[in-house]
Amino acid sequence: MARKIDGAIEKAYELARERYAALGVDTDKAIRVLARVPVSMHCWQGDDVGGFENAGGTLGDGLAVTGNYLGKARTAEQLRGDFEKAISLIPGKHRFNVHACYAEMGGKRVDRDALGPDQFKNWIAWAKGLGIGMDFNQTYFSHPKMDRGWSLTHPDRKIRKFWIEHGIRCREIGAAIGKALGQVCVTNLWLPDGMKDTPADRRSPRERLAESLDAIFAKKIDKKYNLDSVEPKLFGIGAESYTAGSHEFYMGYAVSRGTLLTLDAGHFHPTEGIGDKISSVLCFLPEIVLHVSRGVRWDSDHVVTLTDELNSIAQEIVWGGYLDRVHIGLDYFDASINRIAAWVIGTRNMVKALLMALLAPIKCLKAAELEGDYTSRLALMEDMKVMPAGAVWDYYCAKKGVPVGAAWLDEVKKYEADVLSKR
Ligand code: RNT
Ligand code: ZN
Repeated sequence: MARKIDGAIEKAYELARERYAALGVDTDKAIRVLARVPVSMHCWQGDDVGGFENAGGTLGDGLAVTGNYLGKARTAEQLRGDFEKAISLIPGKHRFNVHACYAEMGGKRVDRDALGPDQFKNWIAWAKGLGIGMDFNQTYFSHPKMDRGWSLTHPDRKIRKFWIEHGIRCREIGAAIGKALGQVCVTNLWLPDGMKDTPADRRSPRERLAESLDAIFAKKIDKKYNLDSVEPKLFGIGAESYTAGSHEFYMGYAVSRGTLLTLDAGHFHPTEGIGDKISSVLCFLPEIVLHVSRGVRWDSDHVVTLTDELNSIAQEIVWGGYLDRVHIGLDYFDASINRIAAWVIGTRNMVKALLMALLAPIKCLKAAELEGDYTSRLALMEDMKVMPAGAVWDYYCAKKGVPVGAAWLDEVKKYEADVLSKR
């Protein structure tokens, strides 16, 4: 969108451009690259992971949302409207990530093992209208057949079969999405299956999980339309002692079966970051998925803020040259603040971190490192922290026709007064 850019923003940008040019960094190019990087925004921030399958369903199975802020989306139309508001405040073109429990039943009851593209036709038509891509997820929670919080690892073959069918149906839905939108859909599989206390048998559930996954992924689906990914986790609420789908489990699975692997920033030990893991797993996998989140003491899924950890994730993607091999997605849910603001803050921060990584004099940094000049590397990295990236960010927002600075907040407040508070 061509817009007239405010004089002060333009002036600040010109000065910033000169400063960066002196370091050999082309800010115009950074902006051009940034504009092509989509972030997959998660539908579940908009309604506290509720979904629409059976209105009023309760969340459980290892996931918890706290807070009771007004105006949560209660219908798919409301969620779509809220998301449209959010993306009008975020620079760039992003994607929408839907969970299977956001199926629209159209009056008839369809269980998870029988879902099809029909239950997602409104989502697909809407995304097509907006010209955005969509991603998808199997939903292994909030369902009576999540018996003891177990799905694909369940000792009962019939229950496993039900969840295997769900897994297959979702891959088919993913392919239908990809085909309809003309952009590949990533279908991500996470399940909470685990145990609260020390298991007597760690082996059998994992062997059953591998077998169930093989049954789900047996059907070949064109990778042009759907890509499968699996998401490991160290622990969950109620599964503190054992999670069948651990890191080693899924790393081995993804490498041996050729699926993608999803790294969620909240799924490791609290002192571990996922930045360092990106180049490790990409030595062995063609592509990965990220669930960028922010854990506070545990996998609490706080709104993504501009932390060192976020910068490190963005740097690893950009500096490693992995922009075309990493599917960047968000995964958090905070119901204690305006949910649209939560989307806007987290996504803008993700984009901002990518911009900052693109603005680094990475050639100089790598050259200094190669020569063993770690002094210069450190000095330069520290200096970068106060370079005028904010001026480039403001200019980028203005250029893309979205509010500059915190001006987006006025629009969210207005939407809250006009729409959310009336729900
Ligand atoms: C849970 C996983 C998973 C979910 C979503 C809703 O710990 O991170 O990705 O958050 O699928
Ligand atoms: Zn996740």
